[in-house]
Amino acid sequence: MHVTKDRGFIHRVPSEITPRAAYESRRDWLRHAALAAAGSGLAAWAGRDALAQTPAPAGAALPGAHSSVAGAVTMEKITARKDATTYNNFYEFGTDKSDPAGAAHTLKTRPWSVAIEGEVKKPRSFDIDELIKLAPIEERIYRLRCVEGWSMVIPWQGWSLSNLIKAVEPTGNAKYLQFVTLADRAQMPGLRSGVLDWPYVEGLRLDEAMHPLALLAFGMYGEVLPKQNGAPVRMVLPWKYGFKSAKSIVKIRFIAQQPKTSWETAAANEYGFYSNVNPLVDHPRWSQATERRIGEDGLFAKRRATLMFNGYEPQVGQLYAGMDLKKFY
Ligand SMILES: Nc1nc2c(c(=O)[nH]1)N[C@H]1C(S)=C(S)[C@@H](COP(=O)(O)O)O[C@H]1N2
Ligand SMILES: [Mo]
Repeated sequence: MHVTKDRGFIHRVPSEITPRAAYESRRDWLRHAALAAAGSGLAAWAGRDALAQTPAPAGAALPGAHSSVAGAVTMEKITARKDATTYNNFYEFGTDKSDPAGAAHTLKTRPWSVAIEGEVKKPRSFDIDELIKLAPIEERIYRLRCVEGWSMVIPWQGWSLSNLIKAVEPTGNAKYLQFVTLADRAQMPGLRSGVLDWPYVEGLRLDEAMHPLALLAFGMYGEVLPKQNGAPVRMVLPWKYGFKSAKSIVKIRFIAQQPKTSWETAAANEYGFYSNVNPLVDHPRWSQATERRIGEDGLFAKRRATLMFNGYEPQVGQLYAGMDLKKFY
C-alpha cells in the first residue's frame, strides 16, 4: 500500500453531503434487515444506552439516521459517496486507488458464508443473509484514517461485532480473533501480485473485538456495501489505521495466541499488530501527525491534525491503559 500511489488530488470538485431524501430512500434495505432482526425495528434503538456516553465521532449531523452514537458534538462533513467508493485500498483488486472500483465487479457476494472456528463453544457457519439478521442494523458515522495519511468520514450500517462474539460463546482460551478474507484468483485479479501474503488476514485482541465501536458492517451510505468497499461483510475499527478493517470476510477464528497479520508479515517495523491511530508515533517513512481529508484537496486545503486513537480516545483509551504505545504500535 503504502508506497502511496496517492495521486488524483489535484482538481477535485468539492464534495456534497448526500441530500437527505435520496439518502433516506436508500436506507430501505436496512429497514428490512433491521425489522427482520430481533422481531422489531425498535430493537435498533436498544443498543443506544450502551453507547450513550460516546460523543459522536464525526459528522453525526445527518437528520433521521439512527445511530447509537448519541450527542453529536463534531460536525465534520460526510465524505462524498463518490470519493469513498472510487478511492480505495483493496489490494486483491489492484494497488492503485482506482483499481478496486474498476475491477471488483467480478467479486461474487452470493452465496457467501462466514465460518466461525476455533476457541468457541458454538462453532458454526453463517449464511450471509442469516448473519445480517443476527442483530439490529445501526448507523455509525465514523472517521476512517488510513496509515498512508489520508482520511474520510463515512456512514456505515452494521452492528457491533460483540453480538456475534456473544452468540458463539468464546472459551476461556480465546484471547484473540483472526479475520480471514476471501482469496480467490478467479474473482480477484490482484492475487497474481505478490505484494501481500494471501489471504489478507487481520487480528484483534478479544477485548478490542468486544468493544462496542468495533463494527461488523454490511452497508455504507444506506446501501449494501459496494464490492470495492468489502462486500458483503467487513470490519470497521475507527480508532485503528484503515488496514486493520478487513474486507470481504469469510472466516473468523478465535485463538489463544496473537495472530500474524498480512501487513505485519510484509513489514513488521512499519505495520504493527495494534496499529492504533497515533499522531505521536510516526511511520518509519512519514509523519503521522497530520492527515489529508479526502474532498478537501483543493490547492489551498490544509492538512488536519491527526487525533489520538483517531479521536476515539475517550471510548477506547482504557483498552491500552499501561501499555507503551511506542512499543505496541
Ligand atoms: N481484504 C482487504 N481488506 C482491506 C484492504 C485490502 O487490501 N484487502 N485494505 C485496507 C486498507 S489499507 C484500508 S485504508 C481500508 C480501506 O477501506 P475503503 O476502501 O472502504 O475506504 O480497507 C482495508 N481492508
Ligand atoms: Mo489503508
